[in-house]
Amino acid sequence: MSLLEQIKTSGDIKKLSRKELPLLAAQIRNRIIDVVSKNGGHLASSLGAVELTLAIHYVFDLPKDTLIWDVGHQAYAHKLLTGRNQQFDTLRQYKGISGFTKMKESDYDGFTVGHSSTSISAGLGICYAKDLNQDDSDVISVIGDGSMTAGLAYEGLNQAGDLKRKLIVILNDNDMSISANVGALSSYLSRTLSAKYLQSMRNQFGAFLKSLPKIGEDMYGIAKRWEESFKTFVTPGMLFEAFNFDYFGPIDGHNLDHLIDILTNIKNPDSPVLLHVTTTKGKGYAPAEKNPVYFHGVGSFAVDTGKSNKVTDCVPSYTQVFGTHMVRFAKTNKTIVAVTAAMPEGTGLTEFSKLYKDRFIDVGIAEQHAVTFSAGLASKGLKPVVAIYSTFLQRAYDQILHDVCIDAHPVVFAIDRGGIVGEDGPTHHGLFDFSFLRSMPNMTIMSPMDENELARMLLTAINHNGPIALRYPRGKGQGVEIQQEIKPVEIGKGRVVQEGADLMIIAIGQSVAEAVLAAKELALKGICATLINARFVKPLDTALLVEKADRIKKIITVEEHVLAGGFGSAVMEMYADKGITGLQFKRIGIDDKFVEHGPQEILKKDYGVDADAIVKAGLELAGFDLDLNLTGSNLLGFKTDGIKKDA
Ligand SMILES: Cc1ncc(C[n+]2csc(CCOP(=O)(O)OP(=O)(O)O)c2C)c(N)n1
Repeated sequence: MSLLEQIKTSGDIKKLSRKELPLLAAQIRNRIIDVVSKNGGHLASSLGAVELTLAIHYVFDLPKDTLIWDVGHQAYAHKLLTGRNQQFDTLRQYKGISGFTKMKESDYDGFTVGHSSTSISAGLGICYAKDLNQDDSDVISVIGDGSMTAGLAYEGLNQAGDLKRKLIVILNDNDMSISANVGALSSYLSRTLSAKYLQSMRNQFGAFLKSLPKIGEDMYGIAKRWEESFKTFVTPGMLFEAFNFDYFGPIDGHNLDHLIDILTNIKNPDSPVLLHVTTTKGKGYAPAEKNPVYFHGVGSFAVDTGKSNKVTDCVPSYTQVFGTHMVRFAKTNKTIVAVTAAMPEGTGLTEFSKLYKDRFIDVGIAEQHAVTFSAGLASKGLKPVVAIYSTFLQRAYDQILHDVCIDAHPVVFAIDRGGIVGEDGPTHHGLFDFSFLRSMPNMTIMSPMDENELARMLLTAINHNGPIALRYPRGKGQGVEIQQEIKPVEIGKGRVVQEGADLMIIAIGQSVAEAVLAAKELALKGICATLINARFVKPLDTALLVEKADRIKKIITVEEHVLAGGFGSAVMEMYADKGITGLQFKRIGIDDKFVEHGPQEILKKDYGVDADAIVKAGLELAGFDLDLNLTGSNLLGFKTDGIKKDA
């Protein structure tokens, strides 16, 4: 039985001698590489944190002590050491274990995460609660240097330094976010490299001084004192000490002995402590060390070569189409500036960043700042396109409302990963954007049915003189041809895809494709549907929808979004406000629950937002006697009969 197989709980590691730990680390790495090569996942970050994870489990008494991993994407070794080795093959798979830490999954997961930079605030809260409960156990928050680019991390540090609770923060510094880390803090932290160099110089100089006859020891003492203050000056200690943290480091985060010694020393501190460890992203797997950006979040690959198993797909993804058209439009429109919050690759802006260096800005993991920064750019005549995943844009609610919408600054929000994203699960699905944007005055919201419409909408957004959001899904497009000459769409106008007298399906974004499939299926059953590609969530094409509802009273709205406050709600509200009565309504969307992780197609079915769900709703509305087994579905029957014309 391998060492890893012998470990059933965190406590079992303590039974091993220190000498056995490197072998355990190697077994953990192999297991991670093996599973991620099949399932995909966050490989490089997890490989970089193996020794750190082992040392923490070796020294602390988990789960009595609380361990919080920031983002939680680097916690695969932690999962393997906490009773999840057997299930690890199901990592990120449907009904399998999550790719992040999750309190519901294990008592060893101190906090549920996925979005970055929460670990210090959450850890401090847990410290405070433990104090009130007279619980003396430790709280350890592990945060990466990339995650330290978010303001939230400093709000936590600031409060921690003031409350002086015994929080242990471990800064896992690999000099990388997903891409190269950015910002002043990053260059501040990388001074440690020169500090390391200086240290070795000092050691040599110290040995030389000591060797001097008679005066050598005295000189060495003076030089040593000077060295202490010098070291503080050149290492990041000063910054964290200003927050009232005791700073230790930087130390090599792959040296198990050092890690264990220092963690043992700082265990159970009297006041906040920050331990700075330096690690190598992708450590122990050559392809990942060489290309940590690619192996940050990777699909399945061949272990021996590191090459992707993905068959080349001729159909571009929505992200790629966005990226190529940004490049295209920026060539002639010099006001276009692209802004990303630490996701240049993920948002398709790599090419743009190379071609238009001055007009590309990566602000770090700082979505709030990205939005207000963009408002500033827009206020001076530039056309910022701020590309952020739907789920991360949630962070910037107030900045969109207060800093962009009040003065109607023409900021374009390119909202990628709108809808169900798949294996990253509930922390990452982009299911709330229509709702939170829809209530904001001055905001326009659109969503394309295919990649050609995405290109057209991007141009529409760039031409628009006000805040405008363009929301598109993860994954490849519909395979349609993209026109050579891109024409903008008309704001607030939907498009009739097909006419039919029996019912009306009004769909938005990627749901239009599902609706097309459903309409075909319904036609086979003799039900002819009018199908509308709404294009806009705001403003709705009221004229078109009212005109159609004059004749067609059975209506289905479809969106890959939560039902609450979403597209269907907007349509219903509009009909109610217009006093249109006698409608039979079904809204297809996500019910009031979080969507778990798994393949997009399966989740769409499970949560009732696929073509089948539309067909069922259509048959029901058409009065078919269905033996409906709606478990896991959310077909909502809704009649607006009660609404009076003059209400
Ligand atoms: C609010 C938010 N924005 C963006 C992301 C996407 N994201 C996941 S990990 C990561 C980089 C984190 O860098 P770091 O903390 O240094 O960890 P590393 O992967 O380098 O170990 C980013 C940008 C996120 N999880 N949360």
